[in-house]
Amino acid sequence: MNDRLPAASPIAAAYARDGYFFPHDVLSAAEARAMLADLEAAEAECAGDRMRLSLLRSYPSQLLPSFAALVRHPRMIDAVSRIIGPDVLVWSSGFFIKEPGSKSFVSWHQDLNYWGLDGDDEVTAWVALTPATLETGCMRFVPGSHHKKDVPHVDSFAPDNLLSRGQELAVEVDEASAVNVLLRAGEASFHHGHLFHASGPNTTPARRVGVAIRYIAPSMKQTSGHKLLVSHVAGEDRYGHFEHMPAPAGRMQAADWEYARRNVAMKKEILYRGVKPELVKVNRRA
Ligand SMILES: O=C(O)CCC(=O)C(=O)O
Repeated sequence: MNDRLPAASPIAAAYARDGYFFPHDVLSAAEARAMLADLEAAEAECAGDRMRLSLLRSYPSQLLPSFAALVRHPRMIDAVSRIIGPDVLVWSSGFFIKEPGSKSFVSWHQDLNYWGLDGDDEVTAWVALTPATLETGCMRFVPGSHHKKDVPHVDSFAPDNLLSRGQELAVEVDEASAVNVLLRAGEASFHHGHLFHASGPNTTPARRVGVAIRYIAPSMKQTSGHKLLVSHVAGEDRYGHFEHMPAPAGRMQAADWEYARRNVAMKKEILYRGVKPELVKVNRRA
């Protein structure tokens, strides 16, 4: 936890104790619908171009002004600053999409395990663009599990697992104590990078769409020495451990595709270290 936090914040207190906080109101239902429509229009424009579709789903805040505004939304920055302090970078933002009736799931894992960052001044904000329910495959959190810090994982590369390596915790998870992260469209949850979490399949006829925004303090750095591309969204960066990308000047601009391409190439080196090339999939998440 950061020592420059506003005092007596209920968000910071719940987060320190449980490793998460939700629900946090960010968008109205109409705003969430408009963002989903913007994503779906962009997906339609990229249909047939697998690489662009993958980059769009991995870098919406660099390619779509509506998502650039979401990562900078005052209600997001207010909550995030209470957790990691006033200086904030976006390390990544990407969708977790479960198509209607899809078997896609996310195994029990911790986020920070494969990201190659040297600390834990990080928080994920997961914003629901459609309702997150047990039936659509909402996330599940094990309260307090972030206190265990780094726990070993094994890689399964299971085909329906949305994670990059199908990684899963190599220790027993007390699933009975897990809470369901139920969110209406427009609400966000916040979770710690060491929190045990997972999610099940989408058994409904509707899409489940959420965007996971990974916020970090600028003091963090990649242990590999890579200078990843980030968005600087609040306060100051007194460290220079990352290269800053300017906010997008328009929708899916050539320069922003290039930023996304450069960053994904570096991230693959980090996330897939030691993995055979045939196991590297384009559409997986960290
Ligand atoms: O969207 C999901 O189901 C899982 C998301 C997740 O694991 C994460 O944001 O860290």
